[in-house]
Amino acid sequence: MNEEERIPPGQKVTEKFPVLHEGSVPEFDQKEWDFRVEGLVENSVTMSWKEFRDLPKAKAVSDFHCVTGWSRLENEWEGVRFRELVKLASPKANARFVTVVAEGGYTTSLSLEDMMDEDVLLASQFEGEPLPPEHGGPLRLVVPKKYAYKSAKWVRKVVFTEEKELGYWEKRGYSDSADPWKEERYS
Ligand SMILES: Nc1nc2c(c(=O)[nH]1)N[C@H]1C(S)=C(S)[C@@H](COP(=O)(O)O)O[C@H]1N2
Ligand SMILES: [Mo]
Repeated sequence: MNEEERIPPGQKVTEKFPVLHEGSVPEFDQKEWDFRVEGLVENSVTMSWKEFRDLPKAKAVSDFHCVTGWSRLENEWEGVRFRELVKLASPKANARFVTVVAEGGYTTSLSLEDMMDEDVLLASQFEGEPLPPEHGGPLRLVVPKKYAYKSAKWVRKVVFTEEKELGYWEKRGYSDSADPWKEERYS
Protein backbone atom coordinates (compact mmCIF):
# COMPACT_ATOMS: atom_id res chain seq x y z
CA MET A 1 0.00 0.00 0.00
CA ASN A 2 1.39 3.44 -0.80
CA GLU A 3 1.15 6.15 1.82
CA GLU A 4 -1.87 7.89 0.31
CA GLU A 5 -3.97 4.73 0.40
CA ARG A 6 -3.24 4.09 4.03
CA ILE A 7 -4.48 7.45 5.30
CA PRO A 8 -8.18 7.46 6.21
CA PRO A 9 -10.38 10.28 4.89
CA GLY A 10 -9.91 13.66 6.59
CA GLN A 11 -6.66 12.65 8.33
CA LYS A 12 -3.17 14.24 8.02
CA VAL A 13 0.06 12.40 8.73
CA THR A 14 2.26 13.64 11.54
CA GLU A 15 5.84 12.47 12.07
CA LYS A 16 5.69 13.58 15.69
CA PHE A 17 3.83 11.62 18.30
CA PRO A 18 1.43 14.08 19.95
CA VAL A 19 0.44 13.47 23.57
CA LEU A 20 -3.29 13.78 24.12
CA HIS A 21 -5.39 12.94 27.16
CA GLU A 22 -7.74 14.24 29.83
CA GLY A 23 -6.28 14.89 33.26
CA SER A 24 -2.72 14.26 34.39
CA VAL A 25 -0.25 11.43 33.77
CA PRO A 26 -0.64 8.90 36.62
CA GLU A 27 2.41 7.77 38.53
CA PHE A 28 3.34 4.11 38.17
CA ASP A 29 3.89 2.38 41.51
CA GLN A 30 4.93 -1.17 40.69
CA LYS A 31 4.17 -2.50 44.19
CA GLU A 32 0.64 -1.20 44.13
CA TRP A 33 -0.17 -1.78 40.43
CA ASP A 34 -2.33 -4.71 39.43
CA PHE A 35 -4.21 -5.78 36.35
CA ARG A 36 -7.65 -7.33 36.54
CA VAL A 37 -9.83 -9.30 34.18
CA GLU A 38 -13.42 -9.44 35.46
CA GLY A 39 -17.09 -9.66 34.56
CA LEU A 40 -18.60 -12.47 32.51
CA VAL A 41 -15.65 -14.85 32.68
CA GLU A 42 -15.08 -18.35 34.03
CA ASN A 43 -11.83 -17.25 35.71
CA SER A 44 -11.40 -13.76 37.11
CA VAL A 45 -7.74 -12.80 37.05
CA THR A 46 -5.65 -10.41 39.13
CA MET A 47 -2.03 -10.04 38.09
CA SER A 48 0.94 -8.17 39.49
CA TRP A 49 3.21 -6.25 37.12
CA LYS A 50 5.66 -9.13 37.19
CA GLU A 51 2.97 -11.67 36.36
CA PHE A 52 1.74 -9.52 33.52
CA ARG A 53 5.28 -9.17 32.17
CA ASP A 54 5.61 -12.96 32.09
CA LEU A 55 2.68 -13.42 29.69
CA PRO A 56 3.54 -14.30 26.08
CA LYS A 57 4.40 -11.20 24.04
CA ALA A 58 3.68 -10.20 20.47
CA LYS A 59 4.76 -7.34 18.23
CA ALA A 60 2.50 -5.47 15.85
CA VAL A 61 3.23 -2.56 13.53
CA SER A 62 0.17 -0.40 12.99
CA ASP A 63 -1.14 3.07 12.22
CA PHE A 64 -2.72 5.34 14.82
CA HIS A 65 -5.55 7.71 13.94
CA CYS A 66 -6.76 10.44 16.31
CA VAL A 67 -10.29 11.72 15.76
CA THR A 68 -8.95 15.31 15.86
CA GLY A 69 -7.31 14.63 12.48
CA TRP A 70 -3.74 13.43 12.93
CA SER A 71 -2.42 10.01 12.01
CA ARG A 72 0.91 8.47 12.91
CA LEU A 73 2.00 5.62 10.65
CA GLU A 74 4.15 2.51 11.27
CA ASN A 75 4.17 2.37 15.03
CA GLU A 76 5.88 -0.65 16.48
CA TRP A 77 4.10 -1.85 19.59
CA GLU A 78 4.95 -4.82 21.74
CA GLY A 79 2.75 -6.34 24.40
CA VAL A 80 0.20 -8.98 25.16
CA ARG A 81 -2.47 -9.73 22.59
CA PHE A 82 -5.96 -9.31 23.98
CA ARG A 83 -6.56 -12.87 22.74
CA GLU A 84 -4.08 -14.05 25.32
CA LEU A 85 -6.24 -12.64 28.12
CA VAL A 86 -9.27 -14.34 26.62
CA LYS A 87 -7.44 -17.67 26.87
CA LEU A 88 -6.69 -17.03 30.55
CA ALA A 89 -10.09 -15.78 31.61
CA SER A 90 -12.46 -17.82 29.36
CA PRO A 91 -15.34 -15.43 28.73
CA LYS A 92 -18.82 -16.90 29.21
CA ALA A 93 -21.06 -17.46 26.20
CA ASN A 94 -23.07 -14.28 26.86
CA ALA A 95 -19.99 -11.98 26.98
CA ARG A 96 -20.21 -9.73 23.91
CA PHE A 97 -18.44 -6.51 24.92
CA VAL A 98 -15.36 -5.47 26.81
CA THR A 99 -15.12 -2.36 28.97
CA VAL A 100 -11.55 -1.17 29.33
CA VAL A 101 -10.87 0.80 32.52
CA ALA A 102 -7.86 3.06 32.97
CA GLU A 103 -6.24 4.64 35.98
CA GLY A 104 -8.14 7.81 36.83
CA GLY A 105 -11.47 6.53 35.52
CA TYR A 106 -11.15 6.89 31.72
CA THR A 107 -13.05 4.07 30.01
CA THR A 108 -13.83 2.82 26.56
CA SER A 109 -15.70 -0.18 25.30
CA LEU A 110 -15.36 -2.45 22.28
CA SER A 111 -17.09 -5.51 20.99
CA LEU A 112 -15.36 -8.74 21.91
CA GLU A 113 -15.13 -9.43 18.18
CA ASP A 114 -13.12 -6.23 17.56
CA MET A 115 -10.88 -7.01 20.52
CA MET A 116 -10.02 -10.44 19.10
CA ASP A 117 -8.11 -8.93 16.14
CA GLU A 118 -4.50 -10.02 16.14
CA ASP A 119 -3.24 -6.40 16.12
CA VAL A 120 -5.07 -5.53 19.36
CA LEU A 121 -2.46 -5.36 22.10
CA LEU A 122 -2.03 -4.37 25.69
CA ALA A 123 1.23 -2.68 24.89
CA SER A 124 4.11 -2.10 27.27
CA GLN A 125 6.78 -1.30 24.67
CA PHE A 126 6.91 1.29 21.91
CA GLU A 127 9.60 1.27 19.20
CA GLY A 128 11.67 -1.16 21.27
CA GLU A 129 11.61 0.87 24.50
CA PRO A 130 9.39 0.78 27.58
CA LEU A 131 6.23 2.74 26.81
CA PRO A 132 6.75 6.31 28.12
CA PRO A 133 4.32 7.39 30.88
CA GLU A 134 2.83 10.19 28.75
CA HIS A 135 1.91 7.65 26.06
CA GLY A 136 0.23 5.34 28.56
CA GLY A 137 3.10 3.54 30.26
CA PRO A 138 3.31 1.10 31.83
CA LEU A 139 0.40 -0.39 29.87
CA ARG A 140 -2.00 0.84 27.22
CA LEU A 141 -4.51 -0.65 24.87
CA VAL A 142 -3.82 -0.33 21.12
CA VAL A 143 -6.75 -0.84 18.74
CA PRO A 144 -5.40 0.27 15.36
CA LYS A 145 -8.64 -0.13 13.38
CA LYS A 146 -10.51 2.39 15.55
CA TYR A 147 -9.98 6.09 16.32
CA ALA A 148 -7.40 6.41 19.04
CA TYR A 149 -9.81 7.29 21.86
CA LYS A 150 -10.42 3.53 21.94
CA SER A 151 -6.69 3.02 22.67
CA ALA A 152 -6.92 3.71 26.39
CA LYS A 153 -3.70 4.64 28.19
CA TRP A 154 -2.79 3.43 31.73
CA VAL A 155 -5.09 0.40 31.58
CA ARG A 156 -5.72 -1.45 34.85
CA LYS A 157 -8.80 -3.53 34.20
CA VAL A 158 -10.90 -5.16 31.50
CA VAL A 159 -14.47 -6.23 32.18
CA PHE A 160 -16.46 -8.60 29.96
CA THR A 161 -20.10 -7.55 29.65
CA GLU A 162 -23.25 -8.61 27.88
CA GLU A 163 -24.40 -5.07 27.06
CA LYS A 164 -22.24 -2.27 25.69
CA GLU A 165 -21.18 0.33 28.27
CA LEU A 166 -20.39 3.61 26.52
CA GLY A 167 -16.94 4.98 27.30
CA TYR A 168 -15.71 8.42 28.32
CA TRP A 169 -15.74 10.04 24.86
CA GLU A 170 -18.51 7.83 23.52
CA LYS A 171 -20.81 9.30 26.20
CA ARG A 172 -19.77 12.77 25.09
CA GLY A 173 -20.87 12.56 21.49
CA TYR A 174 -18.05 10.60 19.85
CA SER A 175 -18.87 7.58 17.76
CA ASP A 176 -18.95 4.20 19.46
CA SER A 177 -18.13 2.34 16.26
CA ALA A 178 -15.24 4.80 15.59
CA ASP A 179 -14.11 3.40 12.23
CA PRO A 180 -11.64 5.88 10.70
CA TRP A 181 -12.17 4.46 7.17
CA LYS A 182 -15.88 5.31 7.38
CA GLU A 183 -15.11 8.60 9.16
CA GLU A 184 -17.31 7.64 12.09
CA ARG A 185 -16.24 10.56 14.29
CA TYR A 186 -19.47 11.58 16.04
CA SER A 187 -22.53 9.67 17.16
N1 LIG B 1 -6.58 7.03 29.90
C1 LIG B 1 -6.73 7.74 28.78
N2 LIG B 1 -6.45 7.15 27.60
C2 LIG B 1 -6.58 7.85 26.44
C3 LIG B 1 -7.04 9.20 26.44
C4 LIG B 1 -7.34 9.77 27.70
O1 LIG B 1 -7.76 10.94 27.80
N3 LIG B 1 -7.15 9.02 28.85
N4 LIG B 1 -7.17 9.87 25.25
C5 LIG B 1 -7.29 9.07 24.01
C6 LIG B 1 -7.09 9.86 22.79
S1 LIG B 1 -8.34 10.87 22.32
C7 LIG B 1 -5.98 9.69 21.99
S2 LIG B 1 -5.81 10.51 20.52
C8 LIG B 1 -4.86 8.84 22.40
C9 LIG B 1 -3.57 9.60 22.34
O2 LIG B 1 -2.49 8.78 22.65
P1 LIG B 1 -1.06 9.42 22.74
O3 LIG B 1 -1.11 10.51 23.77
O4 LIG B 1 -0.14 8.31 23.07
O5 LIG B 1 -0.77 10.00 21.37
O6 LIG B 1 -5.04 8.32 23.71
C10 LIG B 1 -6.33 7.88 24.00
N5 LIG B 1 -6.29 7.23 25.28
MO1 LIG C 1 -7.85 11.46 20.08
